[in-house]
Amino acid sequence: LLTVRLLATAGHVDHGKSTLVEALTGMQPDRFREERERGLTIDLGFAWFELPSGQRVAIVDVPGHIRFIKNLLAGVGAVEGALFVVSALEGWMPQSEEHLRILEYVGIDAGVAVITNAGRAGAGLAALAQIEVTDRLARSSLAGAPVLVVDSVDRTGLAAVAAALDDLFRHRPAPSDLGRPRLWVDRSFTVRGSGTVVTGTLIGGALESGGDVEVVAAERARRAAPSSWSRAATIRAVHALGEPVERAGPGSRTALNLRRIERADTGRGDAVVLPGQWHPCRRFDAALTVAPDHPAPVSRRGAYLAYLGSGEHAVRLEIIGARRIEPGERGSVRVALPTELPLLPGDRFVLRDAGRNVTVGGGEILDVEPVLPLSRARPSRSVDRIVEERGWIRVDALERLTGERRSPTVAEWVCDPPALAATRRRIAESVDAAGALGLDLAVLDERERAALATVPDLAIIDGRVRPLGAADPLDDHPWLAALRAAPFQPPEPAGVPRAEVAALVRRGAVVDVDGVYFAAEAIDDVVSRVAAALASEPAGITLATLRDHLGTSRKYAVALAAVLDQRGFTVRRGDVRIAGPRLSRGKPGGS
Ligand SMILES: Nc1nc2c(ncn2[C@@H]2O[C@H](COP(=O)(O)OP(=O)(O)OP(=O)(O)O)[C@@H](O)[C@H]2O)c(=O)[nH]1
Ligand SMILES: [Mg+2]
Repeated sequence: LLTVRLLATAGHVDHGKSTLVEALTGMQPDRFREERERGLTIDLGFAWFELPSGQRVAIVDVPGHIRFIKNLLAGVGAVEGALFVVSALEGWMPQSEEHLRILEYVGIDAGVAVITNAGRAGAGLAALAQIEVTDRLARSSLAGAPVLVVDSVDRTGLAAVAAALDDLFRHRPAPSDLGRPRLWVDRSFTVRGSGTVVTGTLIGGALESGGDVEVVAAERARRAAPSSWSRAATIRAVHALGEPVERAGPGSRTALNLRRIERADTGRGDAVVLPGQWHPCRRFDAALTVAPDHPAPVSRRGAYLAYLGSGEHAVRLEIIGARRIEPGERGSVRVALPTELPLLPGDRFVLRDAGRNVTVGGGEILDVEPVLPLSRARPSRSVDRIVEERGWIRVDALERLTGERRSPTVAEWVCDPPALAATRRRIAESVDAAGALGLDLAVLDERERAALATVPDLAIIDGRVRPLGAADPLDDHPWLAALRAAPFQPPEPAGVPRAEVAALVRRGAVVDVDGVYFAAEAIDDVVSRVAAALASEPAGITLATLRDHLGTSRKYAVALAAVLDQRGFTVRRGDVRIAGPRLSRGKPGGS
């Protein structure tokens, strides 16, 4: 699998991002005629090249203009590092600052800064810009990143940029394969003859051609299929960096040709994932850092846009444990999404104020299924907290909520120790209360049944739980002894508790024929007697014959004959009974 490292450009409008990308890669990232004519990037562009080491690098080129910040936000979500561009002609500018903050908010902490336009600006301005940028970055997540001076048109300094990128990636682990692929779609289109194609950055795992996937649609498409949060599709073909591949790995720019889904049902902001791996998250708790220069505290009032993956979502905010978060502060928030998304703790997002059109801050998701009310929520990344708040959670569900696969505590459950102890205590109490006959397993719920095996000194016999070693009141039961002593004139269960009668029947020691009870052995005995009788009288025997043969009354003969008919030992033909299917060829067979 070829590994490709992924960068995004960042920097103020017109500072030379696209020109640098083209100078490095030989590929023009501005895809639209309007962009080329105006010299202005509007939407994301993509280009790739090979470093001197042979390492392949793909670059997502973003627009610098404030009007297209939504497109920038769709592009920086899943990249490993930034190519941070500042023009020597202008130096640090507002979107230099805003982009740097956004890179921090989405968790990007590596990159190379490039001062462009060195030829036009002259060495003095270029050196000043270099000092200024080094200083600004020093207080950010890109602190210590190399700051290099180039002129993309004169092609000076480009080799040093390539060398710095080689150095960066040599010292950074490649994006890891967690077996949980997620492709945030940034473009979708139709290719004649092939159908729907979606492109995006693949993270967390690999996707391969022929595989089944789910396309989690942003609101637009959800309206068409409101019952399900995703649509099934099959990958017909995979492309990575413009070439067909069998399989694309994490971190790669990937195009998927999809079957079973319409182009109209896909678009930017969607996610392509494997079926069943994700919790449909509609609401999450997160840590939010508010920008120091934000003009107002963040509170539940206000119209906010959250940028998650490649999508923009209008969200509602609630503040956890406070009324507001002041500029420059960090706090906890509960965020309600307009639609379900496949999210995990650790995912980053950028929050913008829709009214003021400014970036409010950035956040990290802590909990994709908050269960506690706002007043009691204490969100964190802790997996133990997720277990503790639920007491019991299935291994699979926990993995969907956290990305972490824990080994089960009992059966398929992960349990909070106090919750498990409480369940065990409850079982022990119920068993005690049930008395000598034991506790019916059927009254236990799923969790109690799972915990049962871990409660010491219990015995499970015939669907009942009793203390280990407790005498079985049904052994040597006097009524059973009486039934056995008079097999064909069985005594009624006078004075025997109903529960004991039912337990004896369930255990198979006693047979209940519409309220007439026989010892099980009595039935076996009748079967062999009737078999013998029918062997000498194949034409059949009457009820009266049976009655006399067993030395019983008509009432019991009727009941016994009914059992034989019911079990297939005999078949009734008018007044007589002949051998049934289980007695055919004269053999009393089966059980
Ligand atoms: N001489 C010289 N011109 C440059 C250099 N970098 C950019 N330019 C010119 O500056 C103009 C803007 O460059 P772009 O690469 O489009 O800038 P951008 O950062 O991609 O702009 P947006 O994507 O709209 O934010 C173009 O006319 C480029 O030719 C450079 O290093 N030297
Ligand atoms: Mg550009």
